[in-house]
Amino acid sequence: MTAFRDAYGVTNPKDVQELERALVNRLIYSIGKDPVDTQPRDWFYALAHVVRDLLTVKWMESMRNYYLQDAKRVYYLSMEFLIGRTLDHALLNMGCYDEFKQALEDVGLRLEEIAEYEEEAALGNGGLGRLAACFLDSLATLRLPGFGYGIRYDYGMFSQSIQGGWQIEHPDNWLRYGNPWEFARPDVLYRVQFCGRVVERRDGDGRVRYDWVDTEDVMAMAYDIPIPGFGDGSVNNLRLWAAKASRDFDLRYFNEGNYIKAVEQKTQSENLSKVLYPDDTTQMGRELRLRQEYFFVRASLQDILYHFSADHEDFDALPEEVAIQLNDTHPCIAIPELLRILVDEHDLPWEKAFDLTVRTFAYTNHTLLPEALETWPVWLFERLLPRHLQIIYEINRRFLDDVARRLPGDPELIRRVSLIDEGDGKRVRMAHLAIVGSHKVNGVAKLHSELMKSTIFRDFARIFPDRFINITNGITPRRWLYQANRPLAALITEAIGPGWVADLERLSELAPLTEDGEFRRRFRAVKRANKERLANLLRARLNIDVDPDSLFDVQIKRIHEYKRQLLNILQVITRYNRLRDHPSAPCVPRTVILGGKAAPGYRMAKLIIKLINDVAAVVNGDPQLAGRLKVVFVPDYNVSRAMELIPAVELSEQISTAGTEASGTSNMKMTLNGALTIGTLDGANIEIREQVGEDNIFIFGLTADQLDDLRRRGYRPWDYYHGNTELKRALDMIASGYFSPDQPDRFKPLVDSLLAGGDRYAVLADYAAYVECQDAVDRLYGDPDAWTRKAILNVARAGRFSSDRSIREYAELVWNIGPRP
Ligand code: 26V
Repeated sequence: MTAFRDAYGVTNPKDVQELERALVNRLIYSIGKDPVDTQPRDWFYALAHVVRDLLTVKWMESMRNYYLQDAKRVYYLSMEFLIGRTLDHALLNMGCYDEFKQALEDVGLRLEEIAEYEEEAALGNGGLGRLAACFLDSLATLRLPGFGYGIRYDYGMFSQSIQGGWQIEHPDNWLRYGNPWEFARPDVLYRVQFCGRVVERRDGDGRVRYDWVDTEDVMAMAYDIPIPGFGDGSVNNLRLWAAKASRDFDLRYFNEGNYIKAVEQKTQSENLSKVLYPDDTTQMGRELRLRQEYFFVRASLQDILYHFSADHEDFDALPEEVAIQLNDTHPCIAIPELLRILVDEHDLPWEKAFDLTVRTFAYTNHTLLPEALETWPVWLFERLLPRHLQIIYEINRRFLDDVARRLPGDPELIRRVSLIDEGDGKRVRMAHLAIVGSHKVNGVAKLHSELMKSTIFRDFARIFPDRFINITNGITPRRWLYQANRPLAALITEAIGPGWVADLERLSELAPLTEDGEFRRRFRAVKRANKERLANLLRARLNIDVDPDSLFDVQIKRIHEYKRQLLNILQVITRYNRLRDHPSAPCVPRTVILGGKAAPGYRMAKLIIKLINDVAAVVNGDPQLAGRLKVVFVPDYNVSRAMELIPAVELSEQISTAGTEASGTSNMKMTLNGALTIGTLDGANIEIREQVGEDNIFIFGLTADQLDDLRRRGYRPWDYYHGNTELKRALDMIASGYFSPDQPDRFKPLVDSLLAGGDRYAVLADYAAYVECQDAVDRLYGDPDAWTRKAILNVARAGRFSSDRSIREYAELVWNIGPRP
């Protein structure tokens, strides 16, 4: 290996001169540019290639080690990996950021500027996809043999611009200049079948066999992306599949002499991996989406079994050698697919195949919202995956027989737990399939896991009591503190040493420093500098002036009614009214920042964005307020935006209706960066309160249980409207066109949803408590020292929310793998 390295490239990433030489070499030989005539983007690509070279060497070492150790492997199957940019992350994880910075400076370049040329890998919608990316970082850091499998979308999450206050979507052509991190593997190519029909026949021994024939085939081609762990961690692999037309398919039309038709068919099959579905809340039931799911599952399973079979004669050891984690139901066709492979292709008896399957798979649920639970029409399944439908029916038949035997005399129960929803056009319930086909099912925060068992999966929790567990989500401290907030990271390292980066519980050593006046001062100075930096960015990009001395109050996440950005805006309007009613009363200046994308077809969410922008225009344009209140909508919220915003946050808005946000992860990111949370008892907020202590968090509103009661008794939003003059005034202003004089009824659908529409997310029920809680926030902010003590304690007690902890729990409770020397 050393000889190879010597001959080829960088031997010592700490040697700045060597890095410089490598950079120029890469610029010439990999990018094909003359150093005297280069654009900054060329330098980015040259730089990325040097970094990739270094990663590649470590990556091969890691892969070889896993192979030699013959360790059990875990495969993380996910439709989404929301990675963001890689350059800084890789440099920091490899510990050579400063050296590269210097090497660039020596050739007259600034790393910060060059890094801006990297496109984001935005292959995810939000929380679920970002969680997958954090998990990959932790798996590599913990040196666990964990491999991601997903789809290489040509177009990731759309980019958002705001025009006239409305969201406009733009295609995310992230591969335009090429992805410098990936290795194309044209030789790793698998066939994926669709449609066709199932033929029943008897084999030589008289047994019934099923052949899936006359299929339409697409090829899946692998692309590998190295995932660098921190420090002496591994470099793991993320394998993404791209659709390629199969040759056979082309030939059929070529032979008929229909050249154009052949090429048309080719583009059609390659459309499969064209675009990420940008809707994470409503199940749209689109055929292409189901095709995407099977496509990447089929390719991944072939790949996994190819590797397994290299040193196994049969499948008996599969669950001891392989664990497959299903990131939500999206990849759960893997369950009937593995059964099909074992039974149809390898002739295993059903019982044995099913036992191996269940012991191999585990399923993570990420939402309780009924509209986000995947179901597919049986007719669609029958057309696209006829054999899989048969297998699902067989799983169902045996499962329901078993339930009827164990819990007899309850036909309603059978109807409820069936994998097939018989009402309203037959549909396959993917979550039921995932539960029946897995040995573990986990929720992503304590409350969520409890609600899972007591609501949507209640019957299953009775049938499989040992199957249901909780593993609370986490975030990688490498990206979300060490990289995103360099000043705070440096302060922490100075105080307690560098160990916290790979062992986040060590942050607890900061707790005593709350009593150290000098430390508090420096902590405050860091936050203040981060706020100034953000203020500068906002001025440069959006031409908005915000006061870095004001309280930075931030809600950043997908726009959804359940996350209640509307509640935030109602409170802002009330604040505006108070400031205008009492212009000389003392007040705490606030900058309220919101950001997030709405699903392109989600009318209400798009209207919420427009309302935020219309309110911002009125508030920011009002000279009477003298800058004491500002509202900013940050366009195109994504991983990079998050990394700019989060270090500057002082107040983290986590205000979803109790029982609706499965976990939330931005809540953890802001806590880790020294923000105080204002939030409901929902998702991981509950555990954040447990950790930081109730004196160090602002909790308000109804609990999930209280809401349940209220709804049972009959929730009447009108009563809250009539019972609270400030609330009524804010709603009346929205309804009467105060913020939309050019179209007074613009926001009628929003107001209607809260009043006539029944207020599904109990915005009005929590309004008064929220406003009161915000008053308490203001009071505390008036005492900077008291605020800072609490902020430090939030950081000191955030250790539990490292994704390293989550991954250790998966390793122990679900995968049964451990790090090997
Ligand atoms: C659902 C669907 C439905 C069908 C169409 C495409 C699509 C794409 C994604 C999803 C996933 C929705 C679930 C989700 O993202 N849940 C979030 O997961 C986070 C990580 O566990 C968690 O922190 C958030 O609270 C939860 O909303």
